[in-house]
Amino acid sequence: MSKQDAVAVKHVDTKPIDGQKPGTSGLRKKVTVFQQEHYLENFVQATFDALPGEKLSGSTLVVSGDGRYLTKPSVATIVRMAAANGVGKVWVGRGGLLSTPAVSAVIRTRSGGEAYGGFILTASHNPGGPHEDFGIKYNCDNGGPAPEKLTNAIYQNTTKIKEYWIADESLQVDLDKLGRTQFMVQHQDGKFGHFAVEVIDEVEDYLRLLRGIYDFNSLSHLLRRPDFKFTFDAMHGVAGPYAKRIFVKELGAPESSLLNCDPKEDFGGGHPDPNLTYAKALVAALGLGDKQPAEIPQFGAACDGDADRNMILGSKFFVTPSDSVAIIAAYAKDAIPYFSKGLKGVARSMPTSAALDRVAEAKGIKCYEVPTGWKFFGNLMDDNRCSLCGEESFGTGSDHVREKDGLWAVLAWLSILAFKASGSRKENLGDKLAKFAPGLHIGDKAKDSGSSGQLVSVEDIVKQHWMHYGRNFYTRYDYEGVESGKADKVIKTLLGKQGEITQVRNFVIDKADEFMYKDPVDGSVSEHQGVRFLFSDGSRVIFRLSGTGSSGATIRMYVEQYVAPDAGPEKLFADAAKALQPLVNVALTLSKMKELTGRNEPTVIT
Ligand code: VG1
Ligand code: CO
Repeated sequence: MSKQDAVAVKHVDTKPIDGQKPGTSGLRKKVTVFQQEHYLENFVQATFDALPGEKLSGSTLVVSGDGRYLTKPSVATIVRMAAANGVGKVWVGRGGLLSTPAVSAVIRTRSGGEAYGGFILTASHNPGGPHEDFGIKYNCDNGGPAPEKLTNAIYQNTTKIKEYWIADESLQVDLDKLGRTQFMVQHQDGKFGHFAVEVIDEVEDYLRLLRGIYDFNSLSHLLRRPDFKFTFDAMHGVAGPYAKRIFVKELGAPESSLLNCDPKEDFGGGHPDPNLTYAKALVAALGLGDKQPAEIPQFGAACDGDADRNMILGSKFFVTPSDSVAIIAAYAKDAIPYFSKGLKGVARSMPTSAALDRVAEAKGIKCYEVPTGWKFFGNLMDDNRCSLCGEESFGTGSDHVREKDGLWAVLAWLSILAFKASGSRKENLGDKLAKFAPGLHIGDKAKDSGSSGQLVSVEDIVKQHWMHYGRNFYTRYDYEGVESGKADKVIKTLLGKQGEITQVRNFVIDKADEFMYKDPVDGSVSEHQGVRFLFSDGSRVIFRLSGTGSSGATIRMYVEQYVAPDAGPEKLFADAAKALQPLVNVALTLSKMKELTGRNEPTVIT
């Protein structure tokens, strides 16, 4: 590229736009809000201005998203702004697509971890399309979401912004074509600089990382077994290309195991949130819907729009995310090569059930409790304190990246199934269970039959876990689209009750507080992270306001009750909704939910 062909940098006058404060995971607003003049540009410039100039200059950044409406034009804008702000190179996933965990993998591992950071364009599990949500967040050089210190600085910048810089529109690349395009950029001060855009394979770096974590041979063996049926639902999000490549091409699952694996700008009109309410196709396929399919797979999983969340199902069986991370922790050392030396420690978000704590205790490792949002796990991982973590909101992951990772979780579960089928588990939980519940089929009695041994169902794996560790019954009620004033009143009411009330019905309150977190690594403090009522029998009810919505308020109510293993199978295997009803009633009474919000029912129960 010669200087004559240089792309000019423009300076554009702008002024602050209200409400650009990043929430739990980046800035999420309606598409129509993002379409306002300068909206995206202001946020991106505010981010560049919050980063140290000497680090940004000549650096490599990753820019990609989950493929929702506005992804491609936004990638193009950010690329032009990166060039104007002195960035040396931008990596973009083919088609502008990269899953959130893949962005983290690219930042951490591509060319030896060359990238300085990245922009992820996603509103995650929120719906997409011209009238739905869009979002943007910045991840740092550890591959994790920007910490609060940085997001606060970005927000402060958005309140003062006067101008931004952007390269001329002639700086354009075809995002569907792999390869590198070089540009010469002429900056405002007349100086010239080199700039490159490289469109990269969206799966490659991520796949390479996964290969070093899992035993692909044994996974492939499982997925090729004629007696094993597997279904994966990408909910028309970005997980699709990863599922095709990893499950089908690499591991040999039949193409017919995939549902909704073509990314769509509006997620096919659906809500790309993998739970029992929204993952309708998967729920039906696994026999949890109204109609029973002719054949039900033994295993089913779904991911959200940006593929960082996961839902795990067995045949007619739902695994709660809190149980899922606990069970992965219990089997990690035996079933997943990456963890063969054991776990350094584990972590969960505060509202996530304490099932993980029990596994940590049994293994003699530490379990950290952090506020909601993946950004809090990063410091623990960077400091080598934690290898595995999870959230009740269908988020599970490990220190291989600094984001939660939907496909990683699916492979973790498949690894557990492969391990169980190998019959090499030492403690025979099957015998123990057979004593309590003779009717239950337990596959790990089939000893020494190699990886072709008898399959153990997801349900049996979970039940064995409960028999050993006890069960943390768990539910979350979401009240979406509540008027902000009313939601605030609910929280105020709850805070007012703390200290005033000592007992509700037969539940005695041990402690009531607002969760506050002091990061053990850098000492930073995060306050107001949820209102908690902790009862004398170990039960908990928690309330917090969502930080990922794009309008109005969402109240989340979390309810947990522990049943010890010696309670026996009848209590341990009881219906969760029924078992939790008394505690749910306590939570509703404490919060005056119906009275203050006018809502008789939550929008979603998970
Ligand atoms: C929700 C979940 C939280 C999760 C966050 C981002 O936040 O509760 O656990 O980390 O979404 O997930 P909130 O503030 O709405 O409760 V994702 O997959 O939307 O990036
Ligand atoms: Co997500």
